[in-house]
Amino acid sequence: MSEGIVHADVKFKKHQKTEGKDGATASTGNDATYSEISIPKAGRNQTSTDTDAGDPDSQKGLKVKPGGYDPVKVVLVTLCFLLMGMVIGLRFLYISNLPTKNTELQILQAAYNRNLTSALMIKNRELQELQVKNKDLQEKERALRQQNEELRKQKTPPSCPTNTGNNDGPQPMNCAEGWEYYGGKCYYFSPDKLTWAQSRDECITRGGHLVIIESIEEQIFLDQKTGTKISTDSEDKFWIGLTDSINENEWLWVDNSSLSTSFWLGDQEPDDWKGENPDGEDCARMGEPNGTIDGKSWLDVICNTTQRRICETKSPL
Ligand SMILES: [Ca+2]
Ligand SMILES: [Ca+2]
Ligand SMILES: [Ca+2]
Repeated sequence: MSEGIVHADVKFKKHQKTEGKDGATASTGNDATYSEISIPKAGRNQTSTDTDAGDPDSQKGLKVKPGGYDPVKVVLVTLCFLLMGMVIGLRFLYISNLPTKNTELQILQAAYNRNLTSALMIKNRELQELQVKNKDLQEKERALRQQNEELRKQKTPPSCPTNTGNNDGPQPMNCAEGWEYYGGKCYYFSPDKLTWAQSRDECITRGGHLVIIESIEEQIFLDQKTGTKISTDSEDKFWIGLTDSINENEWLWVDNSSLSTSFWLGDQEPDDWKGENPDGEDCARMGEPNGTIDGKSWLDVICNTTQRRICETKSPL
C-alpha cells in the first residue's frame, strides 16, 4: 500500500431474531457503517477513529495542525516571561532603593547619636552641678560645725562664775552667786525638787551638768556639803548625774562615761528595789545628815521621784 490516507469502510449487519411456528428462529438485520482514517506521516503516528463520520464538530479544537504552535505552551511561556519580568523589575526597584534606604538609615543613626550625645552632655553637666552643690554644702556644713564648736567653747554659762572685781584677774573661787567652789569646779545645790531627767536638763540650762563625781575628794566635799543642807526628812536628798536606765546595773554618768569609783551606801545599794515600781530603781541620789564617815552615801531610787539636785561646771580660771 502506498503512503497516504487509507480509508476503509466496514459494514456490520444488525441481526434480528424471529421465531416461527415450529420454534425455529430467523434473523433480520440493518446495516451500520464505520469508518477509520489512518494517516501515515513522517514523525507523526496518529490514528484517528471517526465513529461518526457525519459529526463535523467532533475532535474540533484538540487537533494541532502540523507545523503549528501549542496554545497551552504559548500561554505558559508567556506567563513565564511575565513572571521573570516582574522579578527582575522588583529586584531592580529594590536595588535602586537600597542606597536611598541606607542614606535614610545613616541620617537616622546620626540624628540618634546626636540626641544621645546631647542627652549625655546634659546629664554630665547636671551631675557636675550637683557635685559642685554637694561640695558647697559640705563646705558650709564644715564651716557651721567649726562655728558651732567655737561658739560652744566661747559659751559662758549664764549663772556660772564671773570675775567678781578682783583687779588681778579671775580667781579660782570666783563662782557665780548661788554656786560654791571646790577643786576648780563650781557646784549648785538646788533648793527645789525635780525628777532626775528634769534635773539633768535644768543643770544644762544653767550652763553646767548634773554632777559627775570623779574622785574621793570630790565625793567627800559633796557628802559634807549635802549633809549640812538636808533636813531631817529622810527623803530630802540630792540627785547626782548617775543612772543605769539604759542597761540594768550598767551605771553611766550623764556624759556617758562609765562608773569607775563608786560610793554606794552600805552593802545593799544599789538594790534596784521594785517594791514601789516594777521597773526598779535606776537613778542615783546622795545626802546623809551631817555627812558620812567614809563618804559612802549613794542610793539608787525611782527616777520619777523628785529630789534636789547638784549641778557642776568648770570654774572660769
Ligand atoms: Ca565632778
Ligand atoms: Ca537599776
Ligand atoms: Ca535602792
